[in-house]
Parts: sequence; structure tokens; C-alpha cells
Amino acid sequence: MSDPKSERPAAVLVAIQLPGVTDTELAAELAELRRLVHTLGAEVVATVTQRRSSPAAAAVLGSGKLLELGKLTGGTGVVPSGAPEPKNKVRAAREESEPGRRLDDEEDSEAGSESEGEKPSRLATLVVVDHEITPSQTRNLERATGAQVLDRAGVIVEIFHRHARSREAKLQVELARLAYVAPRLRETGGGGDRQRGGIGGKGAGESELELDRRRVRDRMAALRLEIAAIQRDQQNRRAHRREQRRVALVGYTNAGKSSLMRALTGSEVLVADKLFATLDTTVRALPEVRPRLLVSDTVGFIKKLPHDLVASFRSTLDEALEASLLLYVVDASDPMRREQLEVTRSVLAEIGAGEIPSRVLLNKIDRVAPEEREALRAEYPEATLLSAKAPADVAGLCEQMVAFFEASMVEDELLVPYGKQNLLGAVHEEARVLAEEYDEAGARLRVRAHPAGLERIRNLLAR
Ligand SMILES: Nc1nc2c(ncn2[C@@H]2O[C@H](COP(=O)(O)OP(=O)(O)OP(=O)(O)O)[C@@H](O)[C@H]2O)c(=O)[nH]1
Ligand SMILES: [Mg+2]
Repeated sequence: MSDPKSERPAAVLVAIQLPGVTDTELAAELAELRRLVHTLGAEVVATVTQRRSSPAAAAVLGSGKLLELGKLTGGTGVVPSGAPEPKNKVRAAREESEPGRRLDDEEDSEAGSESEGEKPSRLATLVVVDHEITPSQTRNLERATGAQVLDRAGVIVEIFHRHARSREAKLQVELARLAYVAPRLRETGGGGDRQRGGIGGKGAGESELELDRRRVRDRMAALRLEIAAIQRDQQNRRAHRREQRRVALVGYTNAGKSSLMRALTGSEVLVADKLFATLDTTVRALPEVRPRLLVSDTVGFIKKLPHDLVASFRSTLDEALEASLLLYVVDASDPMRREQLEVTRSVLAEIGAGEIPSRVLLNKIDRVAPEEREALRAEYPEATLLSAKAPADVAGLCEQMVAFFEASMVEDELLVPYGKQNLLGAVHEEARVLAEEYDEAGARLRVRAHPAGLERIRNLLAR
């Protein structure tokens, strides 16, 4: 009797509803967090939310809600006081003031569990907080719940860790993980958190903490060096592609970028109903399109992407920066599509891609009801509505891409002498041959190409 669902670790989501955050916004936020947790391989069995002006300093939730959370995880629901911590006095002072804030804590609070207030069938071993939490909040929550505690950034870093496939992505993720772990090491004062970095063993004269910090620093430095070497290599490869026309598929995670990439180029890139399925950029040529047109599939975006990951994955996005056309892929069936497009736009603007010509693709239109399609057309008059699953739509997109570059192409005549027929392959890569005639001098080709491509061919022919 093995129920695969029950083999997934059970998780509880914790969120504070800050002033100004509507119920709908909170629900959308939690839905995304639930998907992140699901991608991580856990199953959300309950959600604890609380209205507060800010997360409680000690353990995010107020004491009453913390007790409730403790019941869901089998923990005490109380942050033990008198723990041997450097910050203990401050924290103890805060905790003493908690009873006075209890009323405030309970104000308007609400908790829901997945099964309509019923007790979840099993105790949760993972608590995921929808806010950035400090190392001491993490520790306090861990003590009060007896469960592992992650915040949103932590969950995303873990997903990246599991999905990284290329050497570079693996190194980037390790760097981001260490950056996430390092400040937590700093405040732990040694002890149990050390193994998170996968490191240990003490040198003479160094405290555990100093040693850990040094090791993390050394490892981060080594990683940066190795990544820089890989990137130099990639830059060389990219320089070769630079002459060619490039289109980049960019957008929120799960919007359908890889699906479009597959449909457009026939490449076997991974498509999965998971967040951050793609972490590496893949570049492929559109089949049968001349001159060659390259398409790149890129890592997806998410709101509140941890800063270290943004930095890490910037290099992956350099690919997008070199494109002449950006296709913003949006999941049209997602109620949060507007915000998702906004996040994508702002991250790309941040890395300097704001000026690149772009088009919006409203994907997954097959999942949108006809009347809503009309509303979408009105809202995004310039956008293309399509489905990566409809071959006719994909063919239309391909035409659209070709048309975009057509405007900058010129027509010309080339003479390929009989002695240089070996260059015909190169000509066909760089140009579309409209007509060809043979006379005593060689092949006279009427071609359409980009000026730069034409120049390259002329240089080859002149050699
Ligand atoms: N119904 C429908 N589903 C789609 C469409 N395009 C993509 N999907 C599904 O959406 C999910 C995500 O697709 P991907 O192509 O992996 O998305 P992505 O943008 O590459 O996601 P990341 O790599 O995580 O950033 C998959 O389950 C796809 O099958 C579409 O046009 N219609
Ligand atoms: Mg993808």
C-alpha cells in the first residue's frame, strides 16, 4: 500500500498578511509558494496566515499562532527562552513583551488548513515562510516547531540546486547556496547549522565558526574562479554566434518558453510542469530558415527572486542580452499574468535589456475561454495570442520572427565561380537564394541577406 503522495514530506505554509495586501493577492502569493514547495517535492498539508503590521521579530507569527503551528508539526509551539544564544537577552526581552502583544497578535487572524480547518492527516516536517526571514527567526521557528524551516528564497535556492544540470549551473547554484548559508552561519555561533554548508572539521586555534566562515569564503572564491573560466569559454563560443540573428524567449517560470522552443526548433529541451525546469540557456537554429535565425530558451523569472540567484543567473541571461529580438512569453491562462510580465520586464530592464525590441506572446491561449481572449486582445493590442501546442500558431510565430528580420535585409547579386563552389553551403547559410543562373563564369545568385552576412560572403569569395 504505497501512496506516492504520502511519501512526499508534509509542509505547512506560513504567511503574514501585511497591511495593504488584499486577500486575493495573498491567495495568489500562497498559490505560487505552494507550487514552489510542490516542485521541491513536498506536499502542502496546511497553511497558517496571520494579519499583522509586520512579521513578529522572534518567530514571524505571534505566540498564539505559533502554538497553532506547533500543533501542525508536533512541536511545542513555543520559542524556548534561555537558549544559549548571543542575542538571547534581546530576544528574551521581546518574548517577555509578547504577552502584552498577544491581543494584537490575535487580531483578525485567520488560519486555514488545506482540508477546510480539519486536522491534516500527518504532522508536517517542513515549515515554509513566505517572507524573507532572519537566521534567528529561522532558528526560533525550528525550535518551536521541531521542523525544518525554509523561507521563499531558501525554497528557490533548493529547487535550483536540484534542477541544475550543466557544470556552470551547478557551480552557480553552489555559490548562491553558500551565499544563503553564510549569513546563517555567522549568527549561529557554531553548532548544528554547520552541516548545512556540507563542511566541518576544526583547525587548531580556530573556533568552529571562524573555520566555517573561512571555508565558505575559500570555497566561494574557488567557485567564482571556476565559473569565470567557464564563462570565458562561453564568450568565445558566443562570439562565433554573434554575427547571426538571435531571438530570445524570456518570461516567467512555467510560461511555456521551452515548449515554444521545442515547437519552433524541434529541439529536445526539457518541458515540465515545474517551476524552474530550465536553468541553462539553449540555442538552436530555426530549421529551414535562411539566413539562419537562432532562438534561445532561457531561465524563467519569479517575483522576489533571491538576489544571489539573480547575480548567479545573470550570465545565463547574457544570452538574452545579445538577442536582437526578445519574445516575452506570458502564460495567458494565469490570473497573475500581468504581474508576471511586469516582473520579467523589470528584471530584464535591470540587466540592461530594456531597449531591445520585443514582442509579447500570450501563450497557453488554448486554456483561455473565448470571451476572455477578447479581453486579452483589448488589454494587449500588440501581443500575439498563441498556443505552443497548436502547430499553426507556432508556424505563424515563426513567420513573424522571420518578418521582423526581413525589414533589415537587402537583395543583391553574387557570383560564385566554379572554382569556389565549396562556398555554396556558406552562401546558403547566410542568405536566401532567390534565383540562380549558371554561365561561363560560375553561378550567379540573386540573394536576400543581412548586410553583414553579405559582407562575410563577399570576403569569403574574395579570398
Ligand atoms: N495547455 C497548454 N500548456 C502549455 C502550453 N505551453 C506550455 N504548456 C505547459 O506548461 C508547462 C510549462 O512549460 P515549459 O515550456 O516547461 O515552461 P517554461 O517557460 O520553459 O518554464 P521554466 O523552464 O520553468 O522557466 C508544461 O507542462 C507545458 O506542457 C500551451 O500553449 N498550452
Ligand atoms: Mg523551460
